[in-house]
Amino acid sequence: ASLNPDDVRSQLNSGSEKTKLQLIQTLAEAGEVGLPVLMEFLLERQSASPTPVEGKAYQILYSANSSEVQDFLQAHFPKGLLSANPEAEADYSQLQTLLAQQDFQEADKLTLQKLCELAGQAAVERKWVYFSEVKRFSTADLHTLDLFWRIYSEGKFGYSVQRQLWLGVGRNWEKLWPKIGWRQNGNWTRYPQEFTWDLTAPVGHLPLSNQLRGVRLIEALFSHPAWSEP
Ligand code: UYC
Repeated sequence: ASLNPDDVRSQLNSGSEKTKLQLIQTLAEAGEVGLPVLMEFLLERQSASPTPVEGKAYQILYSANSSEVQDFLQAHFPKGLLSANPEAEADYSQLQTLLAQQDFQEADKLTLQKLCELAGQAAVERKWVYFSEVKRFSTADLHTLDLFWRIYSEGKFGYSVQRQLWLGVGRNWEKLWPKIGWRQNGNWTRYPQEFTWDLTAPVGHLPLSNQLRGVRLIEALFSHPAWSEP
């Protein structure tokens, strides 16, 4: 793989999403020399809606041990790469920080907490959401949660990703669980230690929905009108 800056620039502008993600990974592995290319790339894309390619570039810069890079991020992306939908009720800034750090385990916990906040005070106190509360969730909040997860996971994680897989298996839960790594060899994957908290996980692995009380909550999430709205 060539790291000729002109080649890299042209591939970052014309390649498929997969090619771009691989190239960003190569730049990450190149260390210091890759950082200016990533900064330039993010600046050029600043006005367009971010994709997982920009998400990955942002994550690499976010974790770079360089004051120049940190100053750059502070100057151009003081609130992170993504903006929440302005109509969203909950605050997603901490979620964005955790996802930018690829701390998927803490991000997953916070996501469940956000669902409780959206469901109301009773859910916050009980620490879980009752399925009938899902209809109160706004499309703006679900879209924001889903966007944040997708953009910071190379497009692998998020409710809309899980929902597509569920539709793909004819809404059959027993077929979905092994596909997303929630059941293995006929056993439930144990929380938290048996789940995979990084991008080696299967597509749709995160965020988690506890099945202890049955499928009605996840079914309500997947049936929310948000997923058929733009
Ligand atoms: N857990 O097994 N889970 C918990 C999952 C089940 C159980 C939390 C996911 C099966 C208990 C999360 C799977 C089961 C607790 C998840 C899974 C079970 C708990 C923390 C694969 C036993 C302690 C947030 C489907 C056979 C809490 C929360 C309690 C917690 C996620 C047991 C995110 C995806 C059927 C005993 N599990 N969960 O919801 O409520 O508490 O007692 O799904």
